[in-house]
Amino acid sequence: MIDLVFSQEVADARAENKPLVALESTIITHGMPYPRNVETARLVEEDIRAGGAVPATMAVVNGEVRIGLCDNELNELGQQKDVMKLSRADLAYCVAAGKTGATTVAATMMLAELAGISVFATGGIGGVHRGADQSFDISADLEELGRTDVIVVCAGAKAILDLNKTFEVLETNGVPVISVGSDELPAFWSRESGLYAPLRMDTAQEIASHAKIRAEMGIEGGTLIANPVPNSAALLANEVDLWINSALEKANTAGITGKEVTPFLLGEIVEQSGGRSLETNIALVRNNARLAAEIAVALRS
Ligand code: PSU
Ligand code: MN
Repeated sequence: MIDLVFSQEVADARAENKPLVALESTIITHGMPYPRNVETARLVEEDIRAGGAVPATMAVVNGEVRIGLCDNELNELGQQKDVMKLSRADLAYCVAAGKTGATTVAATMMLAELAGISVFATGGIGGVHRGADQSFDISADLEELGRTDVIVVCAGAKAILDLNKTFEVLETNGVPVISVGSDELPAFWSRESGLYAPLRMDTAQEIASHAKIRAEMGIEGGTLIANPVPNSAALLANEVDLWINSALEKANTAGITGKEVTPFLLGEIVEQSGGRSLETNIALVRNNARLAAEIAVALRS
């Protein structure tokens, strides 16, 4: 098997059989500007520790598969240029070439499964892009959720996407999509999407017992937990839509395609919102980290 390099904290947690929560690194390298990205990565790790679990931020560093990064490494990764954005298609390439790459939701799920970590907190998953009927741009996150056994806690799919189509694909892939404390699916920066949640649960305990029953039934694949951004940080969908539309127009004019689309749109929206979308993004990731820690703890009882 490939060598996994554990941080000291994660190695200790494994030895003591403590609950672990996986974290992605693309949000650090491609999702937020420095230095807020590194600050956020630290806060999110703290939130998980405060919840009684141990954070494991995933990345590939000079070809090494890293399960957990120490503070220095987080700080370095957050400032490094030319970091690859890794998904299922290029995870092994990055290792083979000895390069450095940040893991998206898809690649983080893969590494979490390899490391035996069953809960993962992120901001928002990738999905079916608007105009996908022309571009065929559908995130590999959706396929991964269909096949890899990890509970992914997010604040919904990013509203830059075609949310309807995104949730249709998840249903096709057999992914349980569970809204937390709401009958509506959240839409990342805002609590409302206009879409009914396929499933609803209100506590970490319920989510943990659902996971146990799935395991007992031999059902494989991921589970998506859609945790609405806290009210205090939520933006109104109408307002966000204005920024999204103008970001999409700009991306079109600039001919942005492929892996660059999501980082470009997120960056544009931060600018257009005068930084408000970034504050919301930080608040929702932290909120997801807290819930993920609770689920990881609940899975032990
Ligand atoms: N959540 C955030 N910010 C991000 C992402 C998620 O709050 O930048 C990243 C995740 O790594 C996700 C990726 O997997 O965006 C989706 O990229 P794409 O649409 O290219 O598949
Ligand atoms: Mn894409």
